[in-house]
Amino acid sequence: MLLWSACVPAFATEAPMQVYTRATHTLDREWKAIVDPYENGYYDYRYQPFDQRAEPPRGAYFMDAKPASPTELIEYDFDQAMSLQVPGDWNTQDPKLYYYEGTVWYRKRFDAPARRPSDRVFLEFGAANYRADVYLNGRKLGVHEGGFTPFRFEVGDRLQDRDNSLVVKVDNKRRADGVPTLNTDWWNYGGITRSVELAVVPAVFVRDYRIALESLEDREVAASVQLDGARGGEKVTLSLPELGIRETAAATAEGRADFRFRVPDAQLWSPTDPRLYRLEIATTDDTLADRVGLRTIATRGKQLLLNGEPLFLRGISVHEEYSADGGGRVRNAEEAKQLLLWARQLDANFVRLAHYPHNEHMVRLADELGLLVWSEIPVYWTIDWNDEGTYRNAQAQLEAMIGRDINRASVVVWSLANETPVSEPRNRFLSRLAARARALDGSRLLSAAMEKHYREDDPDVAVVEDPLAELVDLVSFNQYIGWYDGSLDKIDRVRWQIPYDKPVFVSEFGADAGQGLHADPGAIWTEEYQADLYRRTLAMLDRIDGYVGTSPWILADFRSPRRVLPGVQDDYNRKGVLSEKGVPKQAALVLRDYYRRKADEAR
Ligand code: GCB
Repeated sequence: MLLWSACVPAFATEAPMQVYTRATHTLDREWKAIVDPYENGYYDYRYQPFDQRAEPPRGAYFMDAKPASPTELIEYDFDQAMSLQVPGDWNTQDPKLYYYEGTVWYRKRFDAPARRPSDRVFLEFGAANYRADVYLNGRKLGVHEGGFTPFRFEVGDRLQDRDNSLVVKVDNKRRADGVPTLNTDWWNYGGITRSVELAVVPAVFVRDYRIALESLEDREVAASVQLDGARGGEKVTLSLPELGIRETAAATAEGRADFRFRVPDAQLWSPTDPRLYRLEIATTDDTLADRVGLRTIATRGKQLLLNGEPLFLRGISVHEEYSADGGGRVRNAEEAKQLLLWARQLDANFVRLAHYPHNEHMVRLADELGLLVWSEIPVYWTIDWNDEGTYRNAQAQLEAMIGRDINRASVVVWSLANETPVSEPRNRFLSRLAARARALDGSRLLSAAMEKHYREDDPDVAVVEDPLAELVDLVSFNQYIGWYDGSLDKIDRVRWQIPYDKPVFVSEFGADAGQGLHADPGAIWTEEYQADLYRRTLAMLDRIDGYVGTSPWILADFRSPRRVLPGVQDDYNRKGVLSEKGVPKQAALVLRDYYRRKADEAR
């Protein structure tokens, strides 16, 4: 496999920035909000955008105006508008927004944080679904598309000391050229779904870093630090105090400092021993501290190797939804942790974070808890493969995902796509994405959830063959035999043909079951049927050559507008092994017993 240090060319144009561990000034909690289905605050009555005019009228909502005289006509008023909590989706905060897809204007007023004249200030959004147009004090900062990745603006020279107005037009209308596209099997939660914060940094600061165990045998670590605002020659110190490492290097003219050193005494990170070390990066004016694990992940033939040892992935797929208390999108670290603890109760060592990059708490908690992670971008089903704009959007989401999480030891797989139909344009699209992912990070495995078909001459032989399989390290596929595809006894009959000398991962299987719904075996929607399907499927998977693990669909029931059957689904996809409240169904116990056995076998 390639080593990242050998192939990271430079930092991406939309350069990542590590913010999570910095002391920041939060803009979370209460925002004012105006629901605007006709985008009246954005377009004039000839449907021309106000923000394209040199002098936008005060009637444009991003001007956040109040009548200056008793005769001035202003037809909106943020001060008297409803409130929404950030982070949070709007759908579960107000019943009238439950099905809403369209524009909501968010407004926050705030005083600037304390800063020195030379300091720089960044406005950081964890995520907003789907498109965000951002305005500060009536002027447009920019636009971001993609509902699950962070973005930021440098705002120091636009800030007033007191009473700044930050207005964000968030639009979650689904689009044919979007990523994802019009059709998905999850709720299209809209809003500023992750935190908003201001980071104050010195003129020259540590923007980003990369660290990875490069050689298992030599215990050699390669690291690289990217400064912002540097001229070259700045002294950068990188320390891992618990390992007695303290290295110094001078930044290049591009602000980059490279390091290479050995850590013979390091304990490697693994699910059984998720050891994290304190990392400190210092320049004259700035310090960035973090906690990092050191490990390697690789394949050898059909084997998967963590730190050189064979690895079986006892996984479960997870949506970023916590609806136990009526909520939707995960709002904080506590909810993220609850999902991961549920996964651990199944004796899982792996989570497939479907179908988009989850919030940063998830991957950081996975680092702490010792859960391996598959992270994916929402290239889902039938994306517009021929649209260059769609491609650029997918690539930007890939870059932002990798940029944010590249230092998380837990993350071992970047996944490019889910159940995408094979065609020439799709193959081109995904091979470009694969090349980009490899260029950004050669130290992790690439995968994608593919599909199977049956041999024409033998309908009991399922074949996984896809040009995409040539591009990835881990051949993964979803299959629903016994649910969408045939009846339960088909599971016992089917044989698999997977012609690659690569490990095989089964990224989905499952069946809907209402928690508490019981009946004689054989009736669908029941806990018994789901448990029976799990028993038979797990036995079938054990017969696949090169099988290295699975992530059944799914940890907990989750909302989807496709799931309308009253009394059973009621807007929920019921394939959870737990209900949305976290109550286990019988299948959870089947899976846990299987994983316990697998864990014992590995010992
Ligand atoms: C799939 C999709 C997943 C769906 C699931 C289902 O294959 O990847 O997003 O939710 O099937 O329940 O149909």
